[in-house]
Parts: sequence; structure tokens; C-alpha cells
Amino acid sequence: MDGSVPGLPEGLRGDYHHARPDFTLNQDMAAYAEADHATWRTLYARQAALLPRHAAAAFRECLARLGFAGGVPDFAQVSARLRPATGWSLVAVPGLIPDDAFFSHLAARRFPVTHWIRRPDELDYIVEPDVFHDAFGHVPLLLHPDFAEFLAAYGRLGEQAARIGALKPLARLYWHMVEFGLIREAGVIRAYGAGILSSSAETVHATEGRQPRRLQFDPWRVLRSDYFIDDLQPTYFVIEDFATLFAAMAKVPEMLAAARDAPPIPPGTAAPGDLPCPLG
Ligand code: HBI
Ligand code: FE
Repeated sequence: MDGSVPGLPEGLRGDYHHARPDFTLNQDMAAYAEADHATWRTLYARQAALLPRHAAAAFRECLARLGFAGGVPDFAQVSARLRPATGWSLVAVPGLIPDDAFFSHLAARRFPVTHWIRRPDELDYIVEPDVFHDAFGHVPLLLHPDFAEFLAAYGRLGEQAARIGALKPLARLYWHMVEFGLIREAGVIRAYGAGILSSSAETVHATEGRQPRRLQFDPWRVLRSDYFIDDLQPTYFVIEDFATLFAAMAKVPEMLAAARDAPPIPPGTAAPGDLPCPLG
């Protein structure tokens, strides 16, 4: 257990003392026990079974190109595949890192990936993102040109938002559109968000549960929409394609200050102008 790190919650699991000032550290493949690779394979197999019905085609295709079903992936090998495709690479980190460090890595097309994996008794739920959440959930779409451009633009915006105290609206954009985003493909709602696709319960809830509110993506609505961090989401936002997400980044900068000052929309509630997105 580590002491406090400025800009981070208390008691995070990772070893922050051995990380560099930019919060990166070296991934030590020899440090993973066979049980760790077995945990990865169990999680991978469980989620892979859900992908044909519940995941976006782009996610499935990009994941297949990475070929990391066999065990905890070697970040250097994954980076070697990402770089020629979209210029992204992976950096190992001890876990959540402060917003400013996170944004500057994204702006430089470096995706921070937690190097440790959850214990076998945490298969169904884990509070902090581990290597399965980050590598299985987030990394595949770094191969998708539009999504890769969107995420780099998001990182660049982080530095601007920090200067005007608008990190909260930007965190909402990440939460709703990177962690819990849905996409409609041929009239069917499918998931692409990492927080959904790295969780078996959320994958089903998000794409076919009757309870959640599914709304058409609208950046102004998303920037004001608060969320739960430790429960299934009551509201999801749906895009038609990833180009829409990237195009929206041209409009977000001028919305940031107003979103910072606007009253937040509580999780799960309706707001004027909401456009529901039917299941199919
Ligand atoms: N750190 N490693 C890591 N991974 C994240 O997804 C992450 C983070 N720090 C901050 C953060 N996400 C969110 O607050 C973003 O909205 C900035
Ligand atoms: Fe995440």
C-alpha cells in the first residue's frame, strides 16, 4: 500500500515510488506468475464470448489484430503494432495517474496501461483499472484511425482544460465516450467503451438491458452529465460512427468554460433536448 501521491486518491494499489516523474515504469514480463497469465486468459475468454453479439465490429477487428489472448501482453510488442498504424504506443504505469500526466501522455499518443493484474478472487469486479481493463478494454481501438485521432485530440484538450479549471467536463467526456460509449451499427446498439467491454455484467446491461437510458451522442449534454463510478451506468450515449466522435472534438473547446459553469445533470436523469436511441 502506498502513501499519498498528489492528485491521486489515497491507498491505490500500485507501487508509485518506483515510477518515473511522468509516472511511467518498465513492464517486467518476468514478474508475472503463471497464475497472472491464467487470470488474463480467463477474463479474455469470458469477454471474447460476448463480443460477437455485444461489441462494435471495429473493436472485434482491432482486437483480433493484436492477438493477445494467450496471456498478459508485452507492451513493447503491442506498441510495435500500434506505431505504424496510428502512431500510438503503450507506457506502463502503476495505476491511475494524475490528470495532467494522463493528458500529456495522451497528447503524445502514449496510452498509460496499468502493469499489474487483478487477483483471481477479483474476476468480477475491481475498483482500480488493472492491465485487463486497460489493455483489453482500451488498447484495441488505438488501432482505429478515427478513434486514435479522437483520443490524441482529447489529450491535447486536457492541457487547455486544466488551464481554465474545466477538467470535470472533460472527465465526463472520457467517462461517457471512452469508458462507456455505445455505437449503433446497422440499427443494432453495440459497445465500444473499455469500461463496458472489460466487464461481463456491464456488456450485457449496456447493450440489451431495459433499464438504462440510451441517448444520441451530444457533446454539450455529455460535458454536463455526471456519472456513478461504482455501479452500472444508468445512462449511455450512442454514436453512429467514430468519425462523429472525432468531429465533435472541434466543438468541445468552445463549450468547456460554459460546461464548467453549468449545473451538472445528475446520473440517470432526463434533460431537455435528450434524443433517445432505441435498442434496435
Ligand atoms: N490514469 N492510468 C490512468 N488511466 C485512466 O484512465 C485515467 C487516469 N487518470 C485520470 C483519468 N483517467 C480520468 O480522470 C480522465 O478523465 C482524465
Ligand atoms: Fe479506463
